[in-house]
Amino acid sequence: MTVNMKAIAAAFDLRGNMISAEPYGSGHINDTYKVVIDQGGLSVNYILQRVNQNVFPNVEKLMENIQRVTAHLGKKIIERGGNPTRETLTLIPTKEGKTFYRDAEGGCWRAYIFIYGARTYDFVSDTKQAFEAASAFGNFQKQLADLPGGPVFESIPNFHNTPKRFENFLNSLKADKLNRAASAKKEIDFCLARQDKIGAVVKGLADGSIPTRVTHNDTKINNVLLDDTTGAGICVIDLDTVMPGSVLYDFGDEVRTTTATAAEDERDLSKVNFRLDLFEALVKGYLQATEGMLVPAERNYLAESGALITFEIGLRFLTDYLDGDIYFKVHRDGHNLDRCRTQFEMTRQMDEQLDKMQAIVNG
Ligand code: ADP
Ligand code: GN1
Ligand code: MG
Repeated sequence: MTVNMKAIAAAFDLRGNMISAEPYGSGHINDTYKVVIDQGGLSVNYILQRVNQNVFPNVEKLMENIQRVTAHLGKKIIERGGNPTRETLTLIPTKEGKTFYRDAEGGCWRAYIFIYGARTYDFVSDTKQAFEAASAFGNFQKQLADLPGGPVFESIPNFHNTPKRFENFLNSLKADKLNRAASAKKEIDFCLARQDKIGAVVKGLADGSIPTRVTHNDTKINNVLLDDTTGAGICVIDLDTVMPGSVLYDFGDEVRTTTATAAEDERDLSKVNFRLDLFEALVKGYLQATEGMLVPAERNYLAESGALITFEIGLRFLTDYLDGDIYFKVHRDGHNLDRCRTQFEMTRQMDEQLDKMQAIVNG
């Protein structure tokens, strides 16, 4: 389907004509475009994004969450003398003053100020980047502790309910709609052997021993912008999954994506390695940013949270492979299976290094 980006851009209060639009970033869910607008002779970038409504059916409530979160963060950034248009996302309203625009085909679009002089990385190469990313996500959680207006909307129920994800996997395996199970035997066996290791955080949230907080829930490394000049973690993006949850899933997802030496879809597993020095930097950045916030049950589980969520995401990739690639965007045959394999390789390596990881957390 070709998209009339000019018409979409014209729906927002962007004050100028569109010069160009191109797909942008490497997200698996939404369709993101960098759009260039002529403003008084100057070319100004914006981000336009079509929300994936299969994943987020209630766009109205989703956008309300994003507005609440960005307004709250913006206020705090101003109070500390920062730059709110660079340190949090800023929604640009439609010409009718709404947070999103519904196009003729029913597609829902939103616009953000483009954050210049910063970028995301699909994997990091040094400890400073790991420290900075962790510190940005830690800060993000801390700032949301006093979000006014009651609980945020749960945009995807049971998002990090690992046992439920396991049930979904078993159902997909049973159905094996496309006869793909035979090609993923090793990965399926890996899952089946792990069933009793996946319930701790969900159980802790249910019995109250692990606090329910406002969390990001998708803290992979390419959801934080690092400043091009200073390297500082300046802005947490991709706010669709801000929901009630556990900091452990956020920290775990940082471990999953920030300690790996290769991209999530690397085919050559010999390149996929867990780096303990990046983990150490991550722990430092995160604990410094969240000082005074974590309860012992949270702190004690930080090391294990990495393998928990790395397994969960691998399980989701495998489930989607079995289902016929209906959830995550894929760009080649077997893409979800390749992604699953890197995740399970990382899980295996984290299991091996758990004692060392725990020692780092213990300090
Ligand atoms: P998805 O949900 O599909 O992952 P994201 O919201 O993460 O989409 O956006 C995809 C990519 O676009 C990001 O990884 C980032 O590189 C870029 N991006 C998103 N928002 C901005 C912004 N406001 N300024 C600059 N780049 C952005
Ligand atoms: C998706 O939207 P994106 O690409 O940042 C997914 C995450 C997964 C991640 C795996 C809403 O994140 O849960 O961890 O892919 N987002 C959603 O890379 O399902
Ligand atoms: Mg993203």
